[in-house]
Amino acid sequence: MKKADIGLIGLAVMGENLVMNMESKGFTVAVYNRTAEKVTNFVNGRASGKNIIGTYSLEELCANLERPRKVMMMVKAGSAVDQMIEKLIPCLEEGDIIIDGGNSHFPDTIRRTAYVESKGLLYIGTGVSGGEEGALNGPSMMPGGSPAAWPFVKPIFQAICAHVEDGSPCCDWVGENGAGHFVKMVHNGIEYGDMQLICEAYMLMRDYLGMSADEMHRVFAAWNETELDSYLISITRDILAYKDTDGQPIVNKILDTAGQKGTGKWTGIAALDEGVPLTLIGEAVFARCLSAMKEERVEAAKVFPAPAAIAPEDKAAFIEDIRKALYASKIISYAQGYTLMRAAAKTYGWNLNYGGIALMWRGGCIIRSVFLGKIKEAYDANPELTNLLLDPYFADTVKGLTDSWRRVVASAVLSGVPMPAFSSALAYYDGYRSEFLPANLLQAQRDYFGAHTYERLDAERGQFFHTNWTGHGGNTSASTYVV
Ligand code: NBP
Repeated sequence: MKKADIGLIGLAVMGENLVMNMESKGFTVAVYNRTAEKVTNFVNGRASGKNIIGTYSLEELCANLERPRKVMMMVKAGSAVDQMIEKLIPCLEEGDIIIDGGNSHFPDTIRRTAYVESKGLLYIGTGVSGGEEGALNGPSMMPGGSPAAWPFVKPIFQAICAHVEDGSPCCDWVGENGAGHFVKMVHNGIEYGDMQLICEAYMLMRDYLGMSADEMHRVFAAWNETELDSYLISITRDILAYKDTDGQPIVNKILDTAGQKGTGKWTGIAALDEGVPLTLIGEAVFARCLSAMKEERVEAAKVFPAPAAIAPEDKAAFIEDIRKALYASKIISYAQGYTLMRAAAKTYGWNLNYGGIALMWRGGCIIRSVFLGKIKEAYDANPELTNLLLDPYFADTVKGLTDSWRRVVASAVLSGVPMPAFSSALAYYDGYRSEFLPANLLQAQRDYFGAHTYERLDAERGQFFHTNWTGHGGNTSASTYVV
């Protein structure tokens, strides 16, 4: 029998569907799973009659692969990946490729790439987005790792991934070691931000405008025909129309406490490490944390009444304001996410193709949208763009949205509807466009209590001054004490 083009370990929801996808594109796939029963069930079930080889040990799996062997792990992220690498290494030969398609944290992928390469093998850590449906029909894929591995994996990945209208694949080489998993992590952070923005728009319509789920369904349906056209807006439209067995909207019956698996938190931590203001995604993560404090919120609701809100006279005009505010905030979120990728690329020595990343996210993944096409155009026109907001299209667009954006945030504040993502996006925008921030006072405070020195507007940059603020401090400035 023909040997397999690729091996896949981990027949859970993602692994099984990726195997079916690969086979449907003409590749023969050998499969292995820790629990043997799953292999048997798979080869006798969904995989029956297909070019899929069931194997029951890693030795058997590797013996069934064309060289250089390509073994893709779709197992639970974390220690299971390290354990699997250890078990695989003795079964492989020089130049063979281990691929991790799970949601691994990028520092782990940096470490694993170096380790696997030290054994004479090659390593790829790839982000895979799109859930079960994407895995089967075409996910967005973000591979990074050993560059020498890419030519062998490229034909398979670019066949199974999503494709945009002109046929371009939503998968390309991202960069060395952990670059692919870093970009996937930022994708997930942006997903947190997009979801939070939609939820805030929903809450404002529900609580401030008093709209029903059916009315909001119609609004999201209309929004999906505009610049907001995206997967997440489309599923929100459908969720709002979905009725429980009693005919009531099911969304009204779902407990308002959000779960999370940690990729948004990782993105926030990476932003703090890089010193990049990723405020919207940070707020999106914290909003999930606040939602999880349900019992405390129920008690607090009894203590702190909501302010009396006066709904706007022209409801339709206000709904259009919300749409524009959502679009403006979304632009800020992507601008912040791209700024984080630029900073990390510098730190880790990655040569990221920002337009290419927008294309990878354009189809197949959870944040797929028409809007990403505009981001691709912006970075294709200027790969060195320091901030997406400075691209002429986005600068003009945001300028045209600010009146609506301010009205929406102000109304939310006055009516007591929490809008952490909308309002932090606006605060970032106002901070970014401020020639003078109050950090002059902050530097004075730092110099006052810690002699941290300051630079002056009327002196060259790089000259540092210290003032003896109280008259009884010394004239010695601190050089090593950083707060
Ligand atoms: P899970 O994350 O639930 O992992 C289940 C698989 O891991 C099973 O095949 C299981 O084998 C295997 N496994 C575990 Br658990 N511990 C193992 C160990 N120590 N050694 C070997 N195998 C082990 O599956 P999933 O939801 O399909 O996700 C796979 C990866 O893809 C994860 O990293 C996930 O974060 C990522 N991802 C998931 C989605 C999604 O929508 N679900 C989307 C994108 C990415 P067993 O059968 O023997 O228990």
